[in-house]
This record gives sequence, structure tokens and C-alpha cells, in this order.
Amino acid sequence: MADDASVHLRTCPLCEAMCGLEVSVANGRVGRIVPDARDVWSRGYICPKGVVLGDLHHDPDRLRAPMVRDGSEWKPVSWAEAFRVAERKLHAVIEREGKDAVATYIGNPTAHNFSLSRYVGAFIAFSGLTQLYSAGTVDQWPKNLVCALMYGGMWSIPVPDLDRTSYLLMLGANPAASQGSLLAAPDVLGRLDAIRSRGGKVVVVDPRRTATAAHADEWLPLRPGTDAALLLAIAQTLFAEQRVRVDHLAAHVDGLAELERLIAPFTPEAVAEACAVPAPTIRRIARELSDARPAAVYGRIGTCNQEFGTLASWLVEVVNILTGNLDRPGGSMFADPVAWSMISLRPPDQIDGFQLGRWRSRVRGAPEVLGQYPVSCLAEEITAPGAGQIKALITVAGNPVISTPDAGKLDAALPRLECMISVDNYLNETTRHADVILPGLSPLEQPHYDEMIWSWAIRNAAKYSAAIFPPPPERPAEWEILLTLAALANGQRADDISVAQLDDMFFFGLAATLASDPHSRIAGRYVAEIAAATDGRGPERLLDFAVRVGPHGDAYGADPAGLTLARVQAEPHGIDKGPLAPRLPAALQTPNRRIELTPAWISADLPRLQRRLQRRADDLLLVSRRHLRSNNSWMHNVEKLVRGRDRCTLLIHPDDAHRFGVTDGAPARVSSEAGSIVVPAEVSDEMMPGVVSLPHGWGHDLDGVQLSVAARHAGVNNNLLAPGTLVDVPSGNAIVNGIPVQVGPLSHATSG
Ligand SMILES: Nc1nc2c(c(=O)[nH]1)N[C@H]1C(S)=C(S)[C@@H](COP(=O)(O)OP(=O)(O)OC[C@H]3O[C@@H](n4cnc5c(=O)[nH]c(N)nc54)[C@H](O)[C@@H]3O)O[C@H]1N2
Ligand SMILES: Nc1nc2c(c(=O)[nH]1)N[C@H]1C(S)=C(S)[C@@H](COP(=O)(O)OP(=O)(O)OC[C@H]3O[C@@H](n4cnc5c(=O)[nH]c(N)nc54)[C@H](O)[C@@H]3O)O[C@H]1N2
Ligand code: SF4
Ligand SMILES: [Mo]
Repeated sequence: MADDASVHLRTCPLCEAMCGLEVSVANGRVGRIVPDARDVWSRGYICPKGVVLGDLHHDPDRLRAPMVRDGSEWKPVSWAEAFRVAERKLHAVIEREGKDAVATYIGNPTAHNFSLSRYVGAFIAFSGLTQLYSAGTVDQWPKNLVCALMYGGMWSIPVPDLDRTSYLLMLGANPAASQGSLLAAPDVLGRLDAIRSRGGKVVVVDPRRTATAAHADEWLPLRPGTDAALLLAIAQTLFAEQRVRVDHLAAHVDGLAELERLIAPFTPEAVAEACAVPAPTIRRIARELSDARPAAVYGRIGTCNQEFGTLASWLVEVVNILTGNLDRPGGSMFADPVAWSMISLRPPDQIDGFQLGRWRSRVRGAPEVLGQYPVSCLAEEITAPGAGQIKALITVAGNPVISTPDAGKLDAALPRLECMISVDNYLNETTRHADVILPGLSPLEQPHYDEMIWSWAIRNAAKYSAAIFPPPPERPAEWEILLTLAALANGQRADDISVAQLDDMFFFGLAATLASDPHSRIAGRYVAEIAAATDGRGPERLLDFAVRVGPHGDAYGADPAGLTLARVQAEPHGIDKGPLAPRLPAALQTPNRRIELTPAWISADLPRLQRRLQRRADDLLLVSRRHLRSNNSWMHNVEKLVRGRDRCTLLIHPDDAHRFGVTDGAPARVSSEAGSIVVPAEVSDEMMPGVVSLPHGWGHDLDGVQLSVAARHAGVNNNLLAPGTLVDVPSGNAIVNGIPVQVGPLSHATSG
């Protein structure tokens, strides 16, 4: 490995672009990182975050030993000691109150981490803990819900086929910053340019004229929260002008007539004022979409964590279907990843179609959706006394004190827990409340192969990266930490746990599940045969299995020329199996293997949208934004990424700045029903009037946080302004885009 000077190929684990990198190492330290031009997937693409993997690895603030808290003092302890403390604390709660008093919060890096992404499901299944919260309900829950109901899998998410489309309508996404989301594609902007240079068109719908909009033919500003109305009017136009062409989809779709009836009232004229988009523009977009062959509609975070996240996400699919663009090259397609992903399994309790609202949250009575309550319920479930009150919390790679609505309430609630255990690499705004922090390995100390992301990638490819540095002796990988925590939750003693045994249970359980699935490539095979053909443990064994049962795998001998993990490893720049191919009806997992166009759970929300169209427009709405050099809340501790101009600013249109007495560069006060913050204003006509924008992920100046660089670039937390009661009704997803706010100069607000 990495003692003398050496160069290592490595897939960047930081975002969905999955860029191939060349990492130079000398004397145990990471040196230059450059893009791997021969990577079959990213072909030399990179962003400024990829080059700081070494800074993350060597960050003195990154935890390398488990930490136990005593009052406000932290001390590093041995792993055995840390698990014993976790056992004592957790068992005390469970013995007295039962497992319902224990909640788990799963955060975003889970999706990008070799161990966590494969073992968080094992943790949930084996721990028997049912109070599950995640960053998913501030993110893509509406998409998960829509795809579960329409296509039968919560992760059966079609992706716009960027490289072959001739028209892209993109709503609520800014890949110039995010690099693509639920859309894995390196260099999205270059691909947008390519659409245009081959004669196609790109339209960006966003209240902000983003850097992505600069790569589009047309920027369409719209009032936050009204994407669903816009898309309804587009769909209505398609029907009204006899432009509905479901083509090849006709044989797979149920509910077309009902859809036409439901959306009839939503004419362009009926929605134009609420959307702030003129009716003729809406009609024109509908016609362009229907004339362009092929075309794709894509909606992301701005269409999800907003007032009508589910309706908007549903209508993205609906318009793709009505224009005949679902499952068509250049339209919106289902990936078929080289390595089979666990996320394609239906939850065991949802086999016969998804049941929703099976139980309700204790305090506000929110229905569960796909097994979760809105994360904004967490604070009240911790603080409101009574049976079922949450007394223990396990966080896994999450920073909800920054990332979730009503952040101040959660921050105040966490100290009331009797037990908090965090699997996390930093002592930050959330984990400072923990009793025990269990750090994972650095990404460079473990192999990498994305588990979920390939399920919505624009090509079917595969690439494996080996660890660059050996894991320090005695340090468990995160999959071992998760299995240990699961066993602790089940009443086992820390000293008695056999991780290997649990891992075998998990592996053979998965093998048995696929062997009994008539659609799998190992249908009817014996688990013993699979077991005999496999060795190793942990995520690598699972990965070998996933490759072998995948569409190009050897299926354990059924196709001897097929792929195994060893064969993937033999191609360090990756294996490319080409662009996406049509997958209907195989991609469908609905009980009748057909697409449900108008699920009742979703269409029941249309009256709420009707009421919004009647509502008087708010004066000023707050939306969120991302920056290329940030990653949610946790990369502000890298000097190279935070130096330069302050990025945590309130973007405001000059007319609004004038109207509210705010000047460029001066502090402004922003207030909402939930709270009030002070932040420098940045006056810019890139905002549409009536909408202001703040980045999320900032606010690092809290006591006890051990992030020396981030503390000097603290910024403010925009989730102090997001009322936790605001959720998209069908999904329970938080509304953090489109929050009514008041803005004024600091002086006014303080004297008033
Ligand atoms: N206002 C507003 N709020 C938002 C959003 C928004 O657009 N606006 N976006 C939402 C979205 S889309 C998301 S995904 C959420 C994110 O919400 P979270 O997932 O809660 O937040 P992150 O900032 O991603 O926090 C990641 C945590 O994981 C830790 N970590 C990083 N790498 C590793 C690792 O390898 N292993 C372990 N164990 N820990 C690790 C970090 O130290 C940090 O504590 O925020 C949401 N919140
Ligand atoms: N550099 C970087 N990359 C990231 C992340 C990061 O923090 N930094 N986070 C990662 C994560 S967890 C995710 S989920 C993805 C998200 O990836 P994207 O979905 O591309 O997210 P954003 O870049 O926040 O862009 C969202 C856009 O929606 C707009 N918007 C807000 N409200 C509305 C609305 O009501 N309607 C419409 N049409 N638009 C609206 C905003 O102005 C913004 O331009 O990015 C991922 N990649
Ligand atoms: S775009 Fe940047 S952060 Fe994302 S994978 Fe590539 S180098 Fe890493
Ligand atoms: Mo996210």
C-alpha cells in the first residue's frame, strides 16, 4: 500500500458524479489528486471537492477514536470501552421503556459510504428498532413515494437520458452546484451544452437564475412551490390539444381516463397567476415537449422539499408518460445497474402493494409514509412526556441539528435524551449532544463501490476502488459498528456479540431472498451452493454477490463468462456496459406489473393545490441553495473549500432590497414563523422578485463543536427559519423551499 510514492485510482465518494481520480501518496500522506482521464464513466471530469479527499483524510478534527462524553468533557476511549458505555446507556432505556423509546436518524453520507450503504438495512432489520427518521424526509421522500406507488419500488426512479435527449425540462435542480441528484452523470453542464449543440433545447425552471440556467436556452422563473400547478397545466394542455401519445406505454399504464378527468380544471389560465408564469408560456412549453422527440422532464430537490413535493414529483412522471417519453432512449429511463442493489427489494411488510398511514406519530398524529414520520416530528417526540416518548437516539452519518427544520428546537431537545449514540466522523452540532461517538474509517481507508447511486445513473457501468491506506489496527469498519449496535439494541452484551455470525445471517438472508424470487438470476438455486462459491465477509462479499446476480454477472456459474467482483477489480478504470436500454415491464414491481398513473393517495392532494391557487400570494418566500464547494453541512472544515468570499448570504432581488431597506453586503434580518437570523445580504437580479435564497448547511458557531476551520466560517443555519409543522401532506417531507419570511435591515429589526 501507501508507504513509498504511489498513485491510486479512486472513485470520489462525495457525490453522485462518482468521478474517477488519481490519488498520489508519498510517505503516508496524500499529495496531488487529479482526474483519471481513462475512467470509463467520468472520463477526466472532476470538481473542486474531489481534490480535497486528502484534506478530509488528514483533517486533525476527524475523529479517529471513539469518544465518550462526561458532562462537557470528551475523552477518547478504546472500542471495547465505547461499546460497553453504549450498552449500558441503551440497555437502561430499553429495559425500562422498551424499544419504542429508541429512535434512529440516518443521514445523507450513508448513501455514499461503502459500509454504511450496504449495512444500514441490516441494522434496521436486526435491531428491531422501528422509530426511524432520516434525511430522506427533508429530501427525496416525495420521489420515493411516487415511484413506490406508480412503479412499485421506492427507488425505481427513472433518470433523464441526457446524452440522447433533444429537449430537457429541468425543475428545481442546480447541477452547476450539486453535480446532479437522483441523476448520476459526471459533467451535467457539459451534457446540457451537448443537447443544445446537437440542436436540442434546455429549459430551466427555478426562482433563481442559476449557473445551470446559464447553460440553458431558457430560464423560466416560477414562484416557489408551484411546480405541480405548472406541470398540471402542461398535462392539461397535452390532453386539450390531443397531444397525449402514450405510444409504447399504452400496454403498461392504468388510469389514463381518470387522470384526464382529475386534471381538467388546471388550465394554464387557472395556474398562471399563482405560478407567475404566463399562460401562453405554459402552452408553448407543453407543445415543445410534445413536438420534441425524444424529450425528458426532470425535477429535483426544489420540486421535492416544498409545499407540493409529491404532486410535483408525480407530475414529472405523468408528463413523461403522456408524451411517450418514459422508458424511451432520450426520454426518462430506468437504469439496470451492473451490481444489483438491495434498494430494489421491496420492504418485507410491503410485498402486496404499498400500504401507507399504517400508524401515526404520537404527538402530532402524522401518518407514517414508507415506514417513516417527518423528521420534524423528532424534537417533539423527544420532549413531549408520556408513553412512547423517545429517550434514546442513534444517529448514523447525520447532522439533523443543522439539516432539519426547526433546527433550534431539535438542538434544545437532544440534551434531554438519556442516551445518544452517534456513528459519525466529527464532533459537530449534532454529535456534541451524544454520549458516545463511534467514528467510521476515512473513505481512503476502505474500498469503494457505490451501492445505490448506479440505480439512477445515465449509463450502466461498474468500478471498484481499493483502500489506499490500511485501516488502523483494532478499528472496526462501519458495517461492524452497525451490526454491533443492532445486537446491543436486541439486548445482547457488548462482549458477547459475534459480528461474523450476524454478517452471515445477513448475507445468507439476502441470498435466500433472491433465490426465492422468480425474477432473479439465481431463482431456485440453493443458498448452500452460493455460500460455497463465496468467501470473505462484509461489504466486499455482498458486492461480489451483487455483481454476480446482476444483469452481467456470472450468476454463480450460469454464465461462466459473466462478471464477478474479481473481474470488475481487474479493470481499474471501470467497465462500461453502455447507455440505458428500455426496461418495461421488467422494471415494474407493482403487484400487477403495470404503471399506476393516478394513485389515490396522491390525487387526494389535488384539492389542497386548488386552495393554494386561490390563496393570496405571500410577500416574500425563502428558498435554499447549494454551492459547488460545500457538501450539505459537513465540508466547511476544509480550508481550501471555504476560503474566499463569504458564501452564506441572503440573495435578494434589487427591487426587494429597495422595498425592504436592505443593502448589499450589510447584515439583514430574516424572520419567519419559526425564528429569526441575521445574515449578510447579497443583492442580485439572479433572484426573481419576491423570492430570497439562503444556503443550507451553515451555523457552525455552536458551543462544543470541534470543527476548527468551520468555526471560523460559521455562517448561519437557515433551518432555524423552517417551521417543522410545514410538510408536504402525502409524503410528510419537510418544506424548506418556499417559506414565507420577512426581511429587513438589522437596525430596524433590533429596534422594533
Ligand atoms: N433548508 C434546507 N435544509 C436541507 C436541505 C435544503 O436544501 N435546504 N437539503 C436536505 C437534504 S437534500 C439532505 S440530504 C439533508 C442532509 O442531512 P444530513 O444527512 O443530516 O446532513 P449532512 O450535512 O449530510 O451530515 C452528514 C453527517 O455525516 C457525517 N459524515 C460524513 N461522512 C461520514 C462517513 O463516512 N461516515 C460517518 N459515519 N459519518 C460521516 C458528518 O460528520 C455529518 O455529521 O439536509 C437537508 N436539509
Ligand atoms: N456541491 C454540493 N453538491 C451536492 C450537495 C451539496 O450540498 N453541495 N448536496 C447533495 C444532496 S444531499 C442533494 S439532495 C443534491 C441536490 O441537488 P439539486 O436538486 O440540484 O439541488 P440544489 O443545487 O439545491 O438546487 C435546487 C434548486 O431548486 C431551486 N428551487 C427552490 N425552490 C424551488 C421551487 O419551488 N421550484 C423550483 N422549480 N425550483 C426551486 C433553487 O433555487 C435551486 O436552484 O445535491 C447533492 N450534491
Ligand atoms: S463532482 Fe466533485 S464531489 Fe462529485 S464525485 Fe466528482 S469530484 Fe467528487
Ligand atoms: Mo440530499
